[in-house]
Amino acid sequence: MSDVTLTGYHLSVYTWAARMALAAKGVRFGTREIDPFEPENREAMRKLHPFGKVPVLEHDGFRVYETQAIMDYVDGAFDGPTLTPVTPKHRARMRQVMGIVDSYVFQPLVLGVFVHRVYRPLVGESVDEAAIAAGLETAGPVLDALEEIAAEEQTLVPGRLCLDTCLLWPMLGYFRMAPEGAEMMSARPALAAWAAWAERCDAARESRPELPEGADR
Ligand SMILES: N[C@@H](CCC(=O)N[C@@H](CS)C(=O)NCC(=O)O)C(=O)O
Repeated sequence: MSDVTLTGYHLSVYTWAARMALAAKGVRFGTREIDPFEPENREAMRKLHPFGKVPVLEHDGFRVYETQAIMDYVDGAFDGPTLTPVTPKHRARMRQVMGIVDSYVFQPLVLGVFVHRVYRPLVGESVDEAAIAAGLETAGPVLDALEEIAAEEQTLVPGRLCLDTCLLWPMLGYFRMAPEGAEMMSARPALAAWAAWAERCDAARESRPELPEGADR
């Protein structure tokens, strides 16, 4: 039996990011599915994570939360291809991308645009057009920043899998399911080339969640 357990929610982008890093390293792991948004799960979640979020990784009695920390641990603790660049410039750009993801991508592009334009209609829930509009307005400058980084070719380079791709792809993969998101990403060629590769890489395909029926992917 695996001594690595990932507690998460299959549709969560952060859980997908952790799964993608585990897949990239070839780590066999068990999963414990929990929906952190369900009020009845709150108490159980807080026993594992003081802020009640997913994912949480456990390995040999060591528990770690916060996805960037989980990814660092996975990359360092297990054999397999290294996902952390060696050169200072590449490593700095990778960390820059991961900071951008946490600070500027998750809220507007995932919780704003994806959730309201793609997910909530699929499950028959109400849509907040204002949240979509606000997310799209914020998305432009965020994608411009990522395009500049991809065009520089230190990181987000097709064919070179690092931790930043594991964190960013799940979020931009979801964002791109919104028609407006797809259009905005295709207008940024370096980012679009990275996304076309990221989507097809083994780690992304192995870790990809099953969305409710009808999702256009
Ligand atoms: N900073 C956390 C963010 C994790 C996060 O926001 N996870 C979401 C799911 S994608 C969650 O658990 N949300 C539950 C909630 O906000 O109540 C990390 O990097 O792991």
